[in-house]
Amino acid sequence: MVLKRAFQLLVIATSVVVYRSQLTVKNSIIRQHPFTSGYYAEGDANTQCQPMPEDPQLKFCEDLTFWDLLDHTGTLQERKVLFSCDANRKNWNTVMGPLRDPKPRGSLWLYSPHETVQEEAGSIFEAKTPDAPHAKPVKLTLEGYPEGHDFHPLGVKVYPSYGRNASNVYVVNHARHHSVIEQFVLSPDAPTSIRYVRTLDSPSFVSPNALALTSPDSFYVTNDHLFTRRFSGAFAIVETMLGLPFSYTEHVVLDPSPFTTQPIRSTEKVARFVAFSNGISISANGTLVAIASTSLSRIHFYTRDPTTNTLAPRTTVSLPFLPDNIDFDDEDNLIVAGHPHFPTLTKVVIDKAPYAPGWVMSVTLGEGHGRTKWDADAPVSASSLIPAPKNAKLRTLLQTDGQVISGTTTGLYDNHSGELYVAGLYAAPGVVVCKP
Ligand SMILES: *[C@@H]1O[C@H](CO)[C@@H](O)[C@H](O)[C@H]1NC(C)=O
Ligand SMILES: *[C@@H]1O[C@H](CO)[C@@H](O)[C@H](O)[C@H]1NC(C)=O
Ligand SMILES: CC(=O)N[C@H]1CO[C@H](CO)[C@@H](O)[C@@H]1O
Repeated sequence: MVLKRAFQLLVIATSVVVYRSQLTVKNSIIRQHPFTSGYYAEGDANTQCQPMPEDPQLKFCEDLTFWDLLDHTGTLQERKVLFSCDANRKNWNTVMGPLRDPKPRGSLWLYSPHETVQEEAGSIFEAKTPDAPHAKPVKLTLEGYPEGHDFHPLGVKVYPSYGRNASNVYVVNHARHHSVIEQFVLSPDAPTSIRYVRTLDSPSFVSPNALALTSPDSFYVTNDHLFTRRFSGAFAIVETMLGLPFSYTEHVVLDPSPFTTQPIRSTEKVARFVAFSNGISISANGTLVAIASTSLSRIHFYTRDPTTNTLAPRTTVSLPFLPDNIDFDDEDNLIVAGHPHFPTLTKVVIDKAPYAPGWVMSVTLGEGHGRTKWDADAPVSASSLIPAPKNAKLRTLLQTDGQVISGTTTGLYDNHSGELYVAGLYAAPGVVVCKP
């Protein structure tokens, strides 16, 4: 009896997974949607979305994160943006391939569009556009980084600075032999270089992808696959295509002392059985965590216990594309960037297509859309591709055939300035900023 019941449950669960993945296959693998060159929810994508200045290194960016400079009471003084880019991505990509040349290093960039600078005449100058002298992204020098150590940054997160103290920075590094997490320190008073602290390595970092910090010395890290491309390309592809729920997220606690020989105090699996765990984010007050399941086109939401860092499944929201990185804004809207046509993205890697389409949406948990028209303004409305979610509202923020930005991986929304930053995996320059 128990066995029969278990078997029935297994059949139902499998059918749900197969049904979901069929929707994914239809929306993100087979169909090519009639995207326009660019749609921006707050205006005109062609004039209001500006690429960063041209630079041979500032391309093929994967992750973006805010670096908040707060005062002693925790009030925001300035918000900077950190980018992870890898101009060599077409020769070294452990998630999608190829694995050709790991030598040329990727880069980290710091962008300070709202920095106030005391000019000589005494006036305070706020840099407003990417062309303004103080608002060019600065390529951070890797200070003290070991000679001969590869650097292929993917997920990056930085702890806020309080009263201008230094911030810990963690960067997933897809190095030659296996992936590790690099720890750095970034100081508001010397923001042109980032000081290497140590390399974090663990047998459980099978395929680390994205990070979310829970303190200056602890974080969640998603592992996108159980079977990596390094281990077996075929296994990795089967795991992805069938949407097999093998990937997991861990909570990692460090020993704060940089002199210890055992930097990792503990690692604990907190979310298992997710298909292709990719982006991860923690809401402003720390009680909600979202994890993107790329191969099944959905976001899993969890209730987080801030004292233990355990995650309890809460709800799931489906999307019309393959979600990549995700970030909660200050108002708990989850900004999701992703890939609406995966085959085009793989063609871009081998220079068989000039650009790949991109889509950035916001997901707000709560009441669904009911019978009302939803996401009606986007050229390709989410409502034409998926059923209306019952537990969330979805809204397209940016949609492009790839001409505004190619292969969108991350969207960051600054609730204070209204700016939307978007990174493109195969875009040059690798970041655009859209302003209302
Ligand atoms: C900076 O200050 C905050 C708040 O007091 C603290 O949590 C953090 O550990 C400090 N950062 C460093 C790198 O010491
Ligand atoms: C955290 O924020 C959510 C709204 O996003 C709210 O429902 C919840 O009560 C808040 N929790 C705490 C502990 O402040
Ligand atoms: C503080 C702030 O600017 N809040 C705004 C954040 O964005 C939402 C819309 O996305 C506004 O409703 C808030 O006023």
